[in-house]
Amino acid sequence: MSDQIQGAGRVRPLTLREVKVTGGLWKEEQETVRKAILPYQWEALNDRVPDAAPSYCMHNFRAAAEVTRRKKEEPGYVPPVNMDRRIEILPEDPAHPEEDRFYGFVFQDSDFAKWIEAVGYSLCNHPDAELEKTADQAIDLVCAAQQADGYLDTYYILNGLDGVFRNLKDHHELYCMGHLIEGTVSYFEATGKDKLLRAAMRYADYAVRYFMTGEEPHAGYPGHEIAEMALARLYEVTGKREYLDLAVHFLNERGQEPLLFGGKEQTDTFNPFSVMYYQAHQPVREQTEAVGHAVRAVYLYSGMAEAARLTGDASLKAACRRLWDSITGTKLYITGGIGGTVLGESFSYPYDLPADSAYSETCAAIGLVFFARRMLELEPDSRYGDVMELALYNTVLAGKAMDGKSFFYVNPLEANPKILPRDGRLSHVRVPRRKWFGCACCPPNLARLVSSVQSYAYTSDAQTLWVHLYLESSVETELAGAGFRARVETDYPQSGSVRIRTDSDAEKACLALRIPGWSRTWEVKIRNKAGADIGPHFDRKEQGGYLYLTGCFKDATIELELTMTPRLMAANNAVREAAGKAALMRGPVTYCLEEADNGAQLQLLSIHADDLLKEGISESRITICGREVIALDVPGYREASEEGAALYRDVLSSPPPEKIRERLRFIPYYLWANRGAGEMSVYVRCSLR
Ligand code: FUB
Ligand code: ZN
Repeated sequence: MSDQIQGAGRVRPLTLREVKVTGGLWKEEQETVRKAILPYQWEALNDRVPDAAPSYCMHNFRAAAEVTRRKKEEPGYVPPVNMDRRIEILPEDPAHPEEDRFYGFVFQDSDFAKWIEAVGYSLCNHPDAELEKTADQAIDLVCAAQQADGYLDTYYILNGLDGVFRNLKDHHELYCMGHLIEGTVSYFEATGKDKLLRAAMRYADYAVRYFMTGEEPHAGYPGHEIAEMALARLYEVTGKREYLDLAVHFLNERGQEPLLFGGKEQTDTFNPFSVMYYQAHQPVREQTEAVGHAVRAVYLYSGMAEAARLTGDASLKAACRRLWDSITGTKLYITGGIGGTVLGESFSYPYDLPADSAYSETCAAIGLVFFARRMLELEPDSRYGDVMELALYNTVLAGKAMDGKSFFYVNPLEANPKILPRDGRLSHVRVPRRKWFGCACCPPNLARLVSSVQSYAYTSDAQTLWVHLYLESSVETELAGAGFRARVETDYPQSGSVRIRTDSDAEKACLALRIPGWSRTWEVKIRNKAGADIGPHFDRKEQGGYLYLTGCFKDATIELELTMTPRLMAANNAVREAAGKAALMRGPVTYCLEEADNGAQLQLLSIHADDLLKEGISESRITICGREVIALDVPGYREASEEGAALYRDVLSSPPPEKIRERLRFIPYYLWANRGAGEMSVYVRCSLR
């Protein structure tokens, strides 16, 4: 394994200082995060949202800070110890939690960490003195809870430090530490304030001693991954090599004999909480199939990709590629969601992608975006960009209501809210979106991704700027030894027209444009200020799904035209749940039928591929909750309902139910359940060609 640290020529994402989102869908989404989600989440973390599940997150920090203060100031003070080591603890009277006790899930601290991370990004996008003041006060409280030795997790500060790092499998301390690191780096990069960063470093130093450099290092690695990628990030910000070493150490330890999280079990017997749930069944470099808890998995793979990039470890990179192929080849929903089963919130076996009982957790799609971006840093290949975009425009965006005040945790591809309360098998599916969750991992995760989305849109090395996502944005960076500025103007994904106005004094730089796999045809023109075609002055090369344009970008305009022709998509016929069905997509956007447009009983609707070929798919601009989007209308059929008739019918000797022609309307999946809670289906019965 090479131990070399890669130098300045490495591919890196552009920072939020280098790219601003200037308009369009993502500007609206970032404004929703800034104006609605962040203040709302702050109220939620402080248990002030009426009728929402309480969080107790800031309560726990307050209680822990008080314990820490008394330990410092009152010699002989022994904190009260609640030996209750359940995963979730709730107060007897939810409105009046006892002041010195921990409540909520063991990983409740991570809700603050994700919130502060999103706050950092948001402040970078849009300075806000009031928000920064609130954040600084929260940081004071969090830092006040830190122990003299650097340990910082309220669960054990309040429940007995003898338990620290003893239950790595379930108790999420390293998960909370990872999130804390991510949050502190974001806040530091936005504000230059390092109080929280220093606290996170002291905590990470504690972990380095505990697991690696102390007199008797302890065996172990995170039960819920994320520390791996967070420590790598901390290394990049601080230059302290031991953080990367700890990340790599965790990766190297995982899945080694003797297995820390239990014995090996037969892999052909499904046990959702087996060692596979934790991706600890094999050394990570030997893993070939994406298994277990989906969020854990993609966080692990992101950490592996990050470490592979930073250390040049080829076997780690090869494992990342295999795991990527496993997900995208057999375990990815057409909505960019992952995690086919509620059992263990996990990946199911290949091609098991049920629609109504899908888990497809919002966090898992977010983690897939993390993984994709890290793969792009390892090797620019548009397949990663395609999946990143699919997850972003569909499951990630579906995770929140348009007003930013309610959220999906689970993202099914089919739902009937009327029957949900009667179907215990679907008790994980909640429609409409919920105001908050006792386990509120998804909403703040969504906020941190949306508010930093531009750092997923661009990567660069010394010579090349890759454009992975087309967002209305402005870029100011260094390329080929000179300043490079670009303004991207587009209403993508409404249309596939993208205009990039560039300016740079470099004689020769390279701009690499992702050509999405879904675009049937595309065209690129390059013009100078006067509008003349200067394309011939550029060197053009297509590689890995990118168009590389090399030349002088002084006052140039690149016009990219991607065809957005709607596509009727069928799943591989190994996907049992989608057999005989099809879904509509346009660009990166997956569509769905909703009751609001098509009436109830969506299972009675069908289409015929030949009709679509003959009559076409029409596009109309409609507005849903203030957002103008393109609806797709297609010729279809409605079968008469057979309710009340015999349960079974002899097909060969009885007429089929009457079918009437009806136009069916599809809307972007991410907007479903914003107009009341009705039926929804991504797939529709389809006679294929
Ligand atoms: O365990 C922490 C988070 O809570 C996971 O990432 C989510 O899947 C949810 O279980
Ligand atoms: Zn989640």
